Amino acid sequence: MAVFEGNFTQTRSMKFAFVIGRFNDLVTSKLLDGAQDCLKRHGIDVNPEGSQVDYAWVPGSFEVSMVARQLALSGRYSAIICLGAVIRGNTPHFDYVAAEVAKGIAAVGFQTGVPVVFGVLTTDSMQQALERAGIKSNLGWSYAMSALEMASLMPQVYSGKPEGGKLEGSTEMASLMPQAHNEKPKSEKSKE
Ligand code: INI
Repeated sequence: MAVFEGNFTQTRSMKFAFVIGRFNDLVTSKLLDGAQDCLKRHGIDVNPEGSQVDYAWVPGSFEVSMVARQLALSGRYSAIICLGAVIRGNTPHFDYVAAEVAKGIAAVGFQTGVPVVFGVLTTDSMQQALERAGIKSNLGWSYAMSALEMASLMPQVYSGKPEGGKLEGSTEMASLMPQAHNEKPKSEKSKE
């Protein structure tokens, strides 16, 4: 049997998309700074004019998953990083926005097979949000690390070939799984 594990070293061919909520952009732009810093220090060209990272700005966290889904379906990206800040003090509908964005982002990952990182802060106050977006630490960095790890892990899982060694034993499940991020599982194709 085998161990599938992402690494942070072979980033040359990776492509990422950010989807960022403008609402509370004091916070989300800091999260973006932290995430870009992490990607840059792992060898990725974060320039929007370059070939590795695209950026999509949306009005608020509620709209993040809709755009993330389209980007994931394009099949162009190794992972999508969703950034937002939902702050309880700002809105009576905190719970709705927070729940929808969490559900939506999880659904995009499940539906498309493309890793989608949940980088949406949900806090009680602006102070707490800012502490997590740079004053104490910057969670944007951690979100980018998750994206790098998943971008390295998922191709191994889809191909059944762990980077560290050869997969032994049955590979029966491999025939059921999508071979590429934007391809349907073979079991579904046969029903069409
Ligand atoms: N969007 C956020 O990203 N964070 C919030 O705290 C927030 N508040 O407080 O309402 C918020 N609202 C906007 C929402 O995401 C949508 O953009 C809006 O409802 C239009 O659909």
